[in-house]
Amino acid sequence: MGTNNKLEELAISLYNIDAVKFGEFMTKIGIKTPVYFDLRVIVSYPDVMDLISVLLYEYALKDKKCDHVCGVPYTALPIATLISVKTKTSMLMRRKEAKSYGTKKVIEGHYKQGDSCLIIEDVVTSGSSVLETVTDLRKEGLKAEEVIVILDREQGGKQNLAVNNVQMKSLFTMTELIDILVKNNKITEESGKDVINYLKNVQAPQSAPEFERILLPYEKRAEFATNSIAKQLFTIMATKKTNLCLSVDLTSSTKILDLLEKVGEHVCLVKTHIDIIEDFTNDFIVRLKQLAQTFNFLILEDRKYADIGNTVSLQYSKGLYQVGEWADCVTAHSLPGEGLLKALNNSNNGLSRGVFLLAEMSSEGNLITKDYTETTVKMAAKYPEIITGFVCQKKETFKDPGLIQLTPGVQLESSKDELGQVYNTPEKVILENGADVVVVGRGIVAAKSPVSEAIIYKDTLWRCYMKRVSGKME
Ligand code: S5P
Repeated sequence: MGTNNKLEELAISLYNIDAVKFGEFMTKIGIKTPVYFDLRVIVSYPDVMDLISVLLYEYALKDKKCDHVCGVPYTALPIATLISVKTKTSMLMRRKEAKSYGTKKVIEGHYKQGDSCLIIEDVVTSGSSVLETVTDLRKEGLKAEEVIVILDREQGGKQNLAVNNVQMKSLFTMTELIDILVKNNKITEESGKDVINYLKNVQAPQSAPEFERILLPYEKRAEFATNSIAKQLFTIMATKKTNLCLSVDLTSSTKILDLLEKVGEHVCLVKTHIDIIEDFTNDFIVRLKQLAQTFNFLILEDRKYADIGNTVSLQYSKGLYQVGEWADCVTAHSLPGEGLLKALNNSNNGLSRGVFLLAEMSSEGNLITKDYTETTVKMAAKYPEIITGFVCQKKETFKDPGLIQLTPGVQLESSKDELGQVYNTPEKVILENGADVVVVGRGIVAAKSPVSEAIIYKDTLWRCYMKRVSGKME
């Protein structure tokens, strides 16, 4: 029997054993649906189990090698078992409940870091269940980049998975399954069309596990970036192997330039407060740009714009500093609303420019609330071409892997200054709090030997990042 005939046979069997039902139902994530799949019943039908495993093998495993297979608990577990036995491929088992016990292993079986694992699932709606399994496998250092499913409900799951670097193949899409059932007079053409239309109109919300973004390496993140400065910064970090942003909070232009001569090779980004420099001239800008070119770093002017669009536009492009002419990116508050982002977007003179929006602050007692942070992130999503990322403190703040988390308030020891600045350690901000680029100011510029201190920061921060993307977080 050819593959197409087998698919047709499977579709009809699923219908006959009530694994697919038509009516009105509710899915796990609360979406109302006129069609429901309950593939748990297939365990009572060995012929159906056999057919499914043969088809999955032909679709996903015949021409491909993977070190392990892993079924998403629970429905796909017996299917994964059959495939494992048939193809003599090792199986891994993910515990669903281990998290609440704390110490128990989440992934059972024998494996090595870097091993590839094919994931098997019955039905995908939003992709969230698959992503939970992907995340647990990646935390163990396994490569989890492919999933094979019986049915793709075509409600956004495939896209959600792709954003998280997981390619999905399916035996049937919803449209294909309905076509077969209509052709075989199991359901009418009319009700088939109704189901398709309904499902297409009810797309699952974008969902990704909170730590997905931070497990991806910078070179991969560059592919997701929509802002050209974010793309450049990810690429610089990956090639120079540094995620250190030096905040050159010094008031003498010579001191700044002297320091950058020596540490330029160790940083990906230099952050300025141009209005604190006492001997500012245009020459300073010329030299700064030359150093940026020589050492391949970007320049962030930490101006923290916070006015109406028109004023911000003037502050950005006019006056003594003409920031828009030389700074690759700037910081801005979301407080005044979207007008500010529109102003910055329209004032770039055709140059590649970016904005880091302040979603949280490092200082004690700041007035930013959870609501403010969430609204800031939503506002930024409307300006993908200009937003480079967020100045923020927590990994939960945003999910988009194409944006950069810039985190200030970092020193080698956790501490505070006398004006409310709170310092966390590199380990904490990168491994726990999700920082992508780490801002260090006085930790380096006020050190006895700023150059050797910069190297210590660079090495420590990079080590933490490598640990994070290797998946070994504990
Ligand atoms: O929340 C913030 C946002 C910023 S941009 N907290 C901050 O400290 N910053 C800036 O980061 C601050 O203006 C300063 O330039 C730098 C931190 O400097 P440090 O000397 O405390 O490391």
